Amino acid sequence: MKSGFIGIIGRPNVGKSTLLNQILGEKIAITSSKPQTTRNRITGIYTDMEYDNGNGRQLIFLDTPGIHKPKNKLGATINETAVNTYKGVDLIVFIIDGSRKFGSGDQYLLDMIQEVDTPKILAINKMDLMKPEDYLELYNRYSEMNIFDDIYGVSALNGTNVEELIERLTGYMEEGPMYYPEDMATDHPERFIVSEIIREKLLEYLNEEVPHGVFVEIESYEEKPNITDIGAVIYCERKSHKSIIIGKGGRKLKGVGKSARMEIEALLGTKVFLSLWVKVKENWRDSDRTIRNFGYKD
Ligand code: GDP
Ligand code: K
Ligand code: MG
Repeated sequence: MKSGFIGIIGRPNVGKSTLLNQILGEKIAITSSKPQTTRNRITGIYTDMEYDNGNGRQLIFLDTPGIHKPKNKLGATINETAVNTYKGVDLIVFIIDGSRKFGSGDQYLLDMIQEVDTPKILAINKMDLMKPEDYLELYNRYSEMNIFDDIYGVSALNGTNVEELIERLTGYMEEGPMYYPEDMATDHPERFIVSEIIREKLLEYLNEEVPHGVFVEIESYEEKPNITDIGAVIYCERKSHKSIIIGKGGRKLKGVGKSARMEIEALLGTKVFLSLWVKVKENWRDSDRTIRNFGYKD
């Protein structure tokens, strides 16, 4: 079969997670309109056994966190993870948000990937928000750089050209083993996805300054005959954050819990009993040891 590893790379909020979800047709990477939603590498596995008269293809995607100027140790660790990811893959898909103006942040990333030998495809995303002449201008600008082996316009949100993109990606894969079983869509355990769903809901419900200082840890996970019993702790950096997360009369936390529970039920296909606790852990983002304990280091 054709198989290989593909790194999805781009600045925060360009649509990396959305594209991965669209390709896999399943919700694996969480998405939100706030940057830096994705902290860990998330592997998405696309397997198509019908391809090429049954020879099949398997594309394994690594969704890297958005690279940005680090403000603290967590930020630096996120950048390191992203850089290491694109050195070790067979193909890089570099995604940009076509509806935004080219800026110094784009140049910073281009300079970084230019030094890597791996073949690179540029996906100009959010085509649905672009005028044709703006697309053409952007296409020409990136062609002239001579960095990319291929340039392709997509809309990750509504799926435009995503099938065609998968075809092109396959063209870069070589004969290789089937790395993962056919029915596996991610190598992350379900409890990790569950913690990501809870974190996504927190990002949705909370004020700007709190979410990035929030970490979710699954403390208990028990599959009973008719229900999955899950206990999770939300760690935040300050006492004041804790009261914001809980909200007046516990309303915020209830809202987070309810919408998270519904989505987890859809994911697991069982009823879910979800308990959430909020704890304060000061300055966890600046402590090396805490970052490791929370699993952000490789
Ligand atoms: P990431 O940080 O690169 O992983 O970006 P996300 O996948 O989380 O997407 C960031 C935001 O852009 C979300 O609000 C998405 O719904 C939105 N988005 C992603 N792709 C598209 C697209 O093709 N068109 C439009 N209009 N919005 C998109
Ligand atoms: K995001
Ligand atoms: Mg993301």
